Amino acid sequence: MHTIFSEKHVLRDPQVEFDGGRLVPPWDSPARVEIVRRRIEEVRLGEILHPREHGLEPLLRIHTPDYLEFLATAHDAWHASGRSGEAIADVWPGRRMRGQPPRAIEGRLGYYTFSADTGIDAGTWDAATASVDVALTAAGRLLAGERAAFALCRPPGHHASRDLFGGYCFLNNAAIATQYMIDNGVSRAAILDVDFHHGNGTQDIFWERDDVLFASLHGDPRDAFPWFSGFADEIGAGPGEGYNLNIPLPPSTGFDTYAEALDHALSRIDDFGPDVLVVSLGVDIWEGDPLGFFDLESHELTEIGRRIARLARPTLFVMEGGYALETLGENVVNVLVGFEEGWPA
Ligand code: SP5
Ligand code: ZN
Repeated sequence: MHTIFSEKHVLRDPQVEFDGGRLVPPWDSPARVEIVRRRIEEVRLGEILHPREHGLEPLLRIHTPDYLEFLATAHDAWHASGRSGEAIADVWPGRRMRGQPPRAIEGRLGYYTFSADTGIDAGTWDAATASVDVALTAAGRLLAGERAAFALCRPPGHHASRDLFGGYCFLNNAAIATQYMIDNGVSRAAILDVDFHHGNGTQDIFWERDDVLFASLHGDPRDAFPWFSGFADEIGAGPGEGYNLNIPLPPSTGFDTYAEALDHALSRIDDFGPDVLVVSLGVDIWEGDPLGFFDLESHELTEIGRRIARLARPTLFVMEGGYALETLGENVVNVLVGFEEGWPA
């Protein structure tokens, strides 16, 4: 399987993350993708290719023009207003308030985000658009007939909605790539989100769609970020009713429970009969991840890859989270190698 990768991810390099009332070193660091890239080379998974630029049009199929304009200019506006460092929101339109974009950057930041874990630095926009190009280029390989491709995206995307950033995500790489494939001849797509955190952005984007099935396994939102999304009774609405599947799982979930949930999601996807499968691949499901609470071992991630392969659908893997640097490369590549092994002969 080929990997698509862009050096431009390093342009996003925030120095702080707001967590637990303090500023701490960010969990989403440039080191993450370098570690995965090195492991891909080590096991000779396949060629590593650069992305092709796709411009703004595919982004506008998912995100609103005002949101993109905001993201592209937020860091400059933050500095023009006399502030320094990274732009981090400290106020939001909470319940029973008016939700509309204010004029000043301080208010605009709060309007367009849902979490203070994600600051905007000088290179965020360029890194985020390059990350989308990585996903789109990988999607192009599926359209050209390849059975799988790996988009080594950073920043990740699954928490980003139409006009909302957060959870280290700005542009929803998986959603943009999915829509791009639909705009280029694919009729039905399924998205399987195995990141530890619920993909609230992807769910929201396809909430009313019956041509995109979204299925997610994640930490129960009563106990895990993003806290307000990912419950089992969120099933989609309108024509999309029944095309959203959430499987929240409790702390210390081990492989038996996880595999049963995964098989359930895979059988729903199989019934749906998609032309392509997009996997939002976060390995923060590994037992030692600082941001997750599952008990999955590295070799069990290989088995996850094998089971996904049994669907035998053209599959686009899109990198999301995973923060345990010591095993990140191994864990990501285990899923991909498992997929190659599990593909029906
Ligand atoms: C893409 C992705 O995986 N995003 C996850 C964003 C989670 N950000 C909030 C992290 C808060 C962690 N606070 C507790 C740390 C305990 N060690
Ligand atoms: Zn995650």
